[in-house]
Amino acid sequence: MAESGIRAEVIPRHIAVIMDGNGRWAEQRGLARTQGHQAGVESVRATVRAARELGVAWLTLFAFSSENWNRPKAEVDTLMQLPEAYFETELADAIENGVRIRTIGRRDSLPASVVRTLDEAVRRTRDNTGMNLVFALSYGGRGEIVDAARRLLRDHELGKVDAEALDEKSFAAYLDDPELPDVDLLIRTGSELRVSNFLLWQIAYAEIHVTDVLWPDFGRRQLEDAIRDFQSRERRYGLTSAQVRAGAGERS
Ligand code: V0D
Repeated sequence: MAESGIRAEVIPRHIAVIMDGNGRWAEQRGLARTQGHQAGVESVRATVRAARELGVAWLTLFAFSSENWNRPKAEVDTLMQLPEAYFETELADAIENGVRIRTIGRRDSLPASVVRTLDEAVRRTRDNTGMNLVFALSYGGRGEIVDAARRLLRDHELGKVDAEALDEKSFAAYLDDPELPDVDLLIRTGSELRVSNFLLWQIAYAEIHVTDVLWPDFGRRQLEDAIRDFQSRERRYGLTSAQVRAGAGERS
């Protein structure tokens, strides 16, 4: 096997991906945009498999943003068929390989058929202890923080929380998935240098890797490139380089 140059000891624990460029990929080939989305599902399969085999603990994929509801209705309708198409083959694979499926985003705005598909996948994989695979659907980072604030206010009215005791850790427990760890590596395909309202809270210290590769052309090789790029970075969490070299910030 070819040498990958990846150091197994420092695989990012949480990788999040903005899967952009499906429409452009299709247009370059004279295809309909929806054919780009369908090709994108193949890249999801390849990337999930590669991440699992590399030992990534959490993989979060931005499948549908809260802003994507403004796309043409025909495109939205096609997109909403993709979760079911994906699970026709991949649910059995997830069960077999210990993958735990989770979702974040405004479930109440999704078609009932999509919610049923998601619920079944989440339920049938909930006891799995391998990679956590998170689909962000009808998701926006600001919306998630507002929803968290709403849940917090409800608990406050019930006398369950004290304003003075609130801190970052206790606030994070109100986010869509309280177990979702901070993102180590944020990957964006399709060249744009934007965060686009993806995981805002969780990307506070993320390393960002933007590639010109369009999502339907992304797979194991490109994931390995992104991880190699991540492994070349010095992560400082607000400290100086000298402090990092002196070992400040090490978990005691
Ligand atoms: C289109 C590129 C997998 C991004 C990938 C509903 C845009 C292909 C899923 C999926 C989409 C979602 C939930 C789930 C299992 C699979 C998906 C959408 C779009 C939007 F539980 N790919 N995918 N969902 N695309």
